[in-house]
This record gives sequence, C-alpha cells and structure tokens, in this order.
Amino acid sequence: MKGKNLWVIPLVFVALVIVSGCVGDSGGATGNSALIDDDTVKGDADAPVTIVEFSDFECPYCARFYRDTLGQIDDTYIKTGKGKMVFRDFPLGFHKQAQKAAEAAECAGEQGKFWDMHDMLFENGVSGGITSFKQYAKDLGLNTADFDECLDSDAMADEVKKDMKDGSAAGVSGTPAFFINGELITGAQPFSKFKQVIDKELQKGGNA
Ligand SMILES: [Ca+2]
Ligand SMILES: [Ca+2]
Repeated sequence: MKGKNLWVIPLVFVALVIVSGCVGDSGGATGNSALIDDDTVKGDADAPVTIVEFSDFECPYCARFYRDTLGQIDDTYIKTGKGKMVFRDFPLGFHKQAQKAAEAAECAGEQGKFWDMHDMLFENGVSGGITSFKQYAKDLGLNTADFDECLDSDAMADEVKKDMKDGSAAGVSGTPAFFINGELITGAQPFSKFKQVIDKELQKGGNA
C-alpha cells in the first residue's frame, strides 16, 4: 500500500519544474562554479556568493523572476556586497525573438548599459522584435548608430550561442536556471529558496 504512492513524489517534482520554467531539450552534466565567462556582473566583483543566471528574455518565467524575485535578491545581497549576479544567455529555439533580444542586451552592454536594456526587455517585452529593441536603445540614450550596427551585423550572435552551449554543458535544460556558487536552482522559484541557498553559502564563509 505504502509503496504504491511513492511515484507521486517524482511526478509532483516534475510538475513543479514544468510550471516554473521554460523547458528546452538540452541537458548534460551537473554544474560548476566557473560559469562567469565574459558576461556583465551586477554588484561587487569580490562578493563571496556568485549567482549565475541563465535566462531567456522571451520566457515568461524569466520575466516572473525579474518581476518578483530579482529586486529582493538585489536589495538583500547584491547592494550589500554579499552577492554578485551574472546574466548569461539561454534563448530557447522556439522563442522567435529571444536570440535577437539577447544580442540587443549585449549590444547595449557594449555601451555600458547591459542591465538597463535587460530591465527594458523584461518590462516592455520582446514581441516587437528588432524594431522595438532599436527603440529601447534610443529611449535609453544609447548611440543608436552603433547599437543598430551591432544588432544588424549579428556581432553578438556567437557570444549568445557560447553562453547557451556552456549552460547546456553545465546541465541547464530550461529557463530560468541559476548556479549559486555552483549549486543549480531551476525555475522561477520564490525568494525564500534563493535566500536559503545564499545564506548557506554565506555561512560557509565564501566561494564554494
Ligand atoms: Ca558570455
Ligand atoms: Ca551573454
């Protein structure tokens, strides 16, 4: 009798993962902490806890994380120097605007405005495609000639692809996915989950 109910637990787990993230079809080995790469860091570079996010600007769960959780992580850990955040690209193939949106953020990053474009893309959406990304660049006061050239020439395409490849190799199969000092958290989980893992890392006293 007892044994019959055991299958319920893995099923519930799978359901939780599916409802809180955009699921792709890649996958691989477990994560490691050497995932910062060349991507823009938010916060103190020497902060003891490193949060690497793999994200897709077209994934509603990534937008949910941005809306509901990132601000709390920022206030509690990043602004206080305890944590730093690195954003890496994982644009899923069935999200038609996601690749170019990722490139748009990187092109803005070339002008020192990565996080501004990141916020703009999550707040205003990506359905307008390249036309709207160019408008966002204008609204952010970027050099639009340089931005448009960067976006139109696919200058950042390989950088975005490399992020995705690294993510897959580290075990990411959907978005958002996070490595907190190397520990993988998948989906748009509540702040309490991040707090639990980050606090554990802080108690350890630094980089894992
Ligand atoms: Ca990168
Ligand atoms: Ca990137």
